[in-house]
Amino acid sequence: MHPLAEGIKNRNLRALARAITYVENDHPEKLALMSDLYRLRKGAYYVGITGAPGAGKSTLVNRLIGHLRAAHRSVAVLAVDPTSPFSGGAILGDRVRMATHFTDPDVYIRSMGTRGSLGGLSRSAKDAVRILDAFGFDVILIETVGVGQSELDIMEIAETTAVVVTPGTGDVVQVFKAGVMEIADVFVINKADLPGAGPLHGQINAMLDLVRAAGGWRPPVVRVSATKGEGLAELWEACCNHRQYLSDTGSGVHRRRIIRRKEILEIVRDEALRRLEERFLRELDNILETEDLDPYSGAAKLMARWSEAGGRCFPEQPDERAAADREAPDS
Ligand SMILES: Nc1nc2c(ncn2[C@@H]2O[C@H](COP(=O)(O)OP(=O)(O)O)[C@@H](O)[C@H]2O)c(=O)[nH]1
Ligand SMILES: [Mg+2]
Repeated sequence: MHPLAEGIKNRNLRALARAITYVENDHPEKLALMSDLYRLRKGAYYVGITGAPGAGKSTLVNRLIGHLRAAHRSVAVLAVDPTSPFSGGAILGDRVRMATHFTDPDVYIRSMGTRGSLGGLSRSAKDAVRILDAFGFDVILIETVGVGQSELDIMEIAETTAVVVTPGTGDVVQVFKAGVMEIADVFVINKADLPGAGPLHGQINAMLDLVRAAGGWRPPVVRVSATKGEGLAELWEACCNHRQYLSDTGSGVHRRRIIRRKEILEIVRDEALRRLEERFLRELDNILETEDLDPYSGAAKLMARWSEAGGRCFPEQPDERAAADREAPDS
């Protein structure tokens, strides 16, 4: 077993932090480590919290931590902010959370910013969730700003995704635009202490009537005031009901299979790209040794060399080649 996996198995917090740094930095031992850790996973409940900047996600997550700790659940928070260059440290709302839960060993908070791996932030965030699962947290909250495709990708790993909207910001339009509709399992109207929560509630329900087919899971709409600490129990209950639904209907198993399939493809794509890049760089250095090319001519030359080499990234096996020749009919 990888030493860091061993450390995580023994619930060593430094090993945990280092493992997440490995996936962030695309450490060469990442695959071996992740493979060990996948076997160690304990079946944590993965909950995604997404929404526009300022919707109150961090405040809400902080409250959820309190709610879950009162129920003796250990909690890890992965705060993913693609707009932040910071990583591994405390950013914005995290400082408050860190201060509140600083001395609690059953709360772990980690931020991830743009400094991502080859597969991007989404890939490293998913890996980080697996690591936290292996460590043994009961609940993993994945908080991300719902602005682009990579955030939607991150949410794929969540079993339950809560979409946070607020009154008076035209959020319903946002929800329609971003394709967030498809990933929402629970709608949270945060800042329900402000005017406009009622009409917003109605709008979301009307939208659900339009979009959601009958028979499946209909996302409940929960009103919350994160600052006042109201509606937290209802929110958590809605999430747990969704998890129960996934398990009762077997759709959770199906979902996990689809996610795993996509994850494998992502990993292979990143690895293939990495290997290809190494070879490309080597070849490029050879070219630049003798020629002083501008970027475009250099790219053209490299692509030409690649074509000459048959466009392959793996060495050919002679017998495979022979088999392919036998099978391919002459045209
Ligand atoms: N009135 C009101 N303000 C809130 C509520 N929740 C968060 N806020 C405020 O909204 C602002 C953004 O909150 P934050 O948690 O940082 O949002 P995030 O960007 O989604 O993480 C802060 O000033 C919060 O105090 C709420 O329930 N009611
Ligand atoms: Mg925040």
